[in-house]
Amino acid sequence: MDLSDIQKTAGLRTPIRNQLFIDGKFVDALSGETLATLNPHDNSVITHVAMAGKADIDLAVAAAQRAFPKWSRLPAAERGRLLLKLADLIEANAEELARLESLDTGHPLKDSRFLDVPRTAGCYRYFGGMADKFQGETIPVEAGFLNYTLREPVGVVGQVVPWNFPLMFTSWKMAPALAAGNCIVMKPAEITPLSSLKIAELMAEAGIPPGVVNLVPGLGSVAGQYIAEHPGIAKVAFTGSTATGKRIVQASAGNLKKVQLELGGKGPNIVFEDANLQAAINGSAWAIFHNQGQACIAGSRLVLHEKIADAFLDKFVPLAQSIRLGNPMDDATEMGPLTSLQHRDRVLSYVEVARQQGGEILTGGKAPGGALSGGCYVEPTIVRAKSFKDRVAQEEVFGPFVTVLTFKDDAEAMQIANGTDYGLGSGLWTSNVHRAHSFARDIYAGMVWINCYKRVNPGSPFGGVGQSGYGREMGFDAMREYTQVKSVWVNIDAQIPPHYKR
Ligand code: TAP
Repeated sequence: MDLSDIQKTAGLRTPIRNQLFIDGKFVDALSGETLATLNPHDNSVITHVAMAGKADIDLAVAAAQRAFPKWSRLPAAERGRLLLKLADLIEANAEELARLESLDTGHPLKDSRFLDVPRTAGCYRYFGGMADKFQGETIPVEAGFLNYTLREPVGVVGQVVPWNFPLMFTSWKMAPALAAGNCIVMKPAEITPLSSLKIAELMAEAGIPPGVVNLVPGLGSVAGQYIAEHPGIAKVAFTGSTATGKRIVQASAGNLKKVQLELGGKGPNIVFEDANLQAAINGSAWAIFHNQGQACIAGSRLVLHEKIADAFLDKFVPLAQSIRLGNPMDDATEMGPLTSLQHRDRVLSYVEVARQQGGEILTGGKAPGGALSGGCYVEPTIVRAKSFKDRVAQEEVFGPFVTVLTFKDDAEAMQIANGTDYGLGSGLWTSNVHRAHSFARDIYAGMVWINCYKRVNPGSPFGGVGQSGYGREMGFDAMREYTQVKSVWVNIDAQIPPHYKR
């Protein structure tokens, strides 16, 4: 099939963008090289996307540097207005974006329509509104002096994002950076560049000036690494694996970039004996199976009180088995394929890891056959581990794969919850107010959900501790991350300094 046929089959009205976006124009890579983007449903080629090399990134950084003086001095309300316009355009193109995202990533269309697209528009809108509400302070200093702070943009910001929520991550990363007056060079994941290129097109339509945002799809080891190293980039914001995050920190040392890292997780999702069991069962399925488990905040460790473990699993296992796997473009599909074959194989390799350490596969553990055998599918998988120290209870699998552990009292639940190097999302289900708040206090994590899981909102800080990274996305915290403070002193009484009087 050629590109226009693929476009029609996927129900897309507009052409699929497959070039770099630099200085307000879609262009080929200087080398002419491209990368194939595959449909994870059947591994067919959707299109070949231009692959940025170092020379392209130099052009993108130069364009961003040229755009910065004007963009950063634009009235904040005007930057906000452009982001609000972008949010409106995203809504006007909602079906198009949802279809493109599902085609490229494997997200069920239902999720792309009701989660990814509205959340993306909502995030641009939130930071559009924020642009002129984020301000400095006046500090009460000695008599005769005025001291105030300016929150200034950092400059050209490099952003490197993964493949699990490519559309949404454009907004998490770009909206606060733009609201604060920065210019951007963003590298989407090599396997999922399509929705971010569509966002670049909508940004141009909204009137965001050339050079303010540059999109450079390419290889992490080349384009991503070079963004982290580039002396013209003042900050790098990264979402992805902890291993790559560490490489980015090292690469950024050359010009002492500001670094923000949103890395992996192994979210504990604890169900106490006093929980509303049905709510916990449904919430725990959402916690792990949404987006095929490809979420850093997934509740991938299901930690059950031993008194309710059997009753819980008696309902949880059939619920997992009933999830409708299928082509993401079908309205009825509840779980699509993983985003690449390589990742599917990595997820399935953990089934063997579990077995080797005495784990019991309660359901799943394999790729489905039949019509789905040519895609990147994995059945919802539930594994009961022997110990919280087992590899499947420690390492991020990043798939529809949940590890069940049991505990006998609160102390053991806390030991398990805090028993990994990660500290990102966490959840607990209980009707005991004291227990809820004492766990919220003592869990080593950036986010805690009580009687719910995986809630996100553009106003609520998102990020982790430990091996899950540092810095926060969303809310006022994100604006702090994308600005630096300047302290200004004014001698308001025109005092002559008393020193060196002659
Ligand atoms: P990563 O390697 O971390 O990829 C994330 C992004 O970083 C991609 O854009 C990638 O480019 C880029 N990248 C790779 N090497 C780089 C380097 N040396 N310098 C700068 N950027 C670089 O993740 P992955 O390999 O796709 O997935 C591996 C595992 O990471 C997953 O199984 C999962 O456990 C975890 N992961 C976590 C998250 C979140 S949200 N925390 C997201 C994705 C994956 P390419 O696209 O070219 O690789």
